Amino acid sequence: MFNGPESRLRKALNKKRPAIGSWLQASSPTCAEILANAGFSWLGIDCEHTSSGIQGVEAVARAIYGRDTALLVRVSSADTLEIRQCLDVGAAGVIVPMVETTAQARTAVAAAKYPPQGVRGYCFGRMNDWGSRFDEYAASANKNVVVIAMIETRTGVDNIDEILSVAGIDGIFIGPYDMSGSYGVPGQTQHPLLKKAYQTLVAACNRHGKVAGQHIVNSTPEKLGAAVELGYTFICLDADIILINQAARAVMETARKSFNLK
Ligand code: 3PY
Ligand code: MG
Repeated sequence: MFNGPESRLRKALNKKRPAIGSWLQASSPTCAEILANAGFSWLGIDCEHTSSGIQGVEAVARAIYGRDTALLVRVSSADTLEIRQCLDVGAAGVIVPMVETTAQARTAVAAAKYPPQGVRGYCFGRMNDWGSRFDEYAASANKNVVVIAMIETRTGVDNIDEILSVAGIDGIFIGPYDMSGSYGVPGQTQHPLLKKAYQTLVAACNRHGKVAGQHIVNSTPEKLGAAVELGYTFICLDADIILINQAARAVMETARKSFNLK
């Protein structure tokens, strides 16, 4: 594979145009392929809360290759080696959880960018077609690789201007559930305290010319409309497991009604 050309996602992020993605919790190349075929511009595989690991990332990257669906990895933390390995096996970028300080944001960007901007190590890997397009990839990676900081704590909200000032951070993605825990209202993702925090974050993104992202779980046209209205452009709709769960329950509901089953 070759991760060289500017992706739909990169163009959308640069122009602050909507970038619609979904989330991969199942670590399934098949599910990822189906979602890529549906036309999402990005898919985020979760390595923070699942057992996916680097081999899972590589398998999914292979499955969706060639469709202009960028694979982003939610890494487990701003870990230099993990970020490097994800990019080398074919991820187009990373979503870094729990970013609260400029130091964490700088570490994440440095891990994702080649010198002099960062400390990413060079190698022959999937991302440069096993070395056959080394020069081409090396010349374009720093401007194409995506780094999104997840803001999911009160400290992250308090430090948002400093975090967004870090060059190489493309934008933020809100973690509403961790945020609710951090504000002392676990699970209440629409609590007034959180709504105020979300507004603070979106306003900061606008000031800094960076994108604001949100995960719309159990998406509806109303929820999507509200997100657009509030200024989010990096939007994650549902997840592989949610879509399968909903579809499976819906067909079983129909079958129960059709056959008068309990
Ligand atoms: C959170 O809500 O904390 C998340 O990380 C969502 O992905
Ligand atoms: Mg979280």
